Amino acid sequence: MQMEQNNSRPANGLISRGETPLNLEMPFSSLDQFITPNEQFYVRCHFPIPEIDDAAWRLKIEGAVESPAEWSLADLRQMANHTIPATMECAGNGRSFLEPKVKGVEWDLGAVGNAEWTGVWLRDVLARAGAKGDAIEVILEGADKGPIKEPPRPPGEIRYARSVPMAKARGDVLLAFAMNGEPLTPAHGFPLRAVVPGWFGMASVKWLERVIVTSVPFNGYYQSIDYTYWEQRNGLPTLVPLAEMRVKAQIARPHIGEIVAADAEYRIHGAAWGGESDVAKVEVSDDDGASWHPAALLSEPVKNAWRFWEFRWNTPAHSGDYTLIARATDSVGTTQPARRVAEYGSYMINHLLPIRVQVR
Ligand SMILES: Nc1nc2c(c(=O)[nH]1)N[C@H]1C(S)=C(S)[C@@H](COP(=O)(O)O)O[C@H]1N2
Ligand SMILES: [Mo]
Repeated sequence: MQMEQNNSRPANGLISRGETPLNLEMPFSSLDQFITPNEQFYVRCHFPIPEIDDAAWRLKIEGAVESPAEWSLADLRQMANHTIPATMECAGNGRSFLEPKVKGVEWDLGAVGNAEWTGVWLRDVLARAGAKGDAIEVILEGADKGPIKEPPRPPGEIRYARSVPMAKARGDVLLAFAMNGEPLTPAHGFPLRAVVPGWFGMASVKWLERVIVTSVPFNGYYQSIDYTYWEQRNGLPTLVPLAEMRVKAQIARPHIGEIVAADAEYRIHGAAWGGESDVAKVEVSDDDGASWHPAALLSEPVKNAWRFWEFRWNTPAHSGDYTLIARATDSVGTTQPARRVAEYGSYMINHLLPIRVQVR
């Protein structure tokens, strides 16, 4: 496993996982604020960051709508604005824990963050354009583009695009121009991005330029080849696009390899989140999962946002290596799987992750 300390760090304290496309992760051990500051929020890009002239930029809506339309940033700012919290986790977060190794960015625990997003409801934009009755999905397309390197791949260049089903599009999907009260930065999708609360990050399309309402299922590259997993349906493995985040608790401190004083009290702490359901319970084990102890959930639950938790650990009197694990359960009773689910491929890494520490 890669250790945080071994990677180069840009000035803002993020860990670099690649320059073009830009991929940056937060050192999760530094977690201490419910709202992740913008300069500490992870960055995940598939293509170079597009340069966008915000004066010329327009959001276009087309497809199965009564009246195709386009709006400038100023037009969107003048519509009813809303601010919502949402925790966003990359579907590949925690990939460095997978054995054997799989393809993809080697994220440790920090491809996750929690921000307050301000913008307009997608449903308000859909209502203005008049989505037709047979519409089933809404495709969100970004301005970023490039070729796909490995087969199976579409020819030429493609733009980053994902779809959401009509029910979600008419629900809580926000088209955001601000993050924690500041205009979006280029890396986070300036001038406008989607925020799909409770879903893995890949759904929250950045540099949004085109909204396409469709009456047939969308099978674009990032909807059908990438960002999918095998779900057992009717006894058959069926390829399904990734959507909702899976319930998960992560330990911020101690970090892997941390030296912890013997026979003392140590505050184990971290965050837990659960897709569209609230986190109901977090437990901690200090014996590699043999026994579990309840952690304290901190503050009040906030819809679609992570929940901080802590556990006051009376560390063992004997020096040695110990394996800590955190385990979350959501309000509908779903608990993290004990072991890796093979059907998830290189995504949805929410099985129990061991944090090995040294007690001295
Ligand atoms: N247009 C576009 N949108 C995108 C992506 C992208 O590469 N292009 N990456 C997606 C993925 S995989 C994630 S996890 C989130 C990351 O958002 P962030 O960089 O603001 O953290 O953006 C999503 N939206
Ligand atoms: Mo992602």
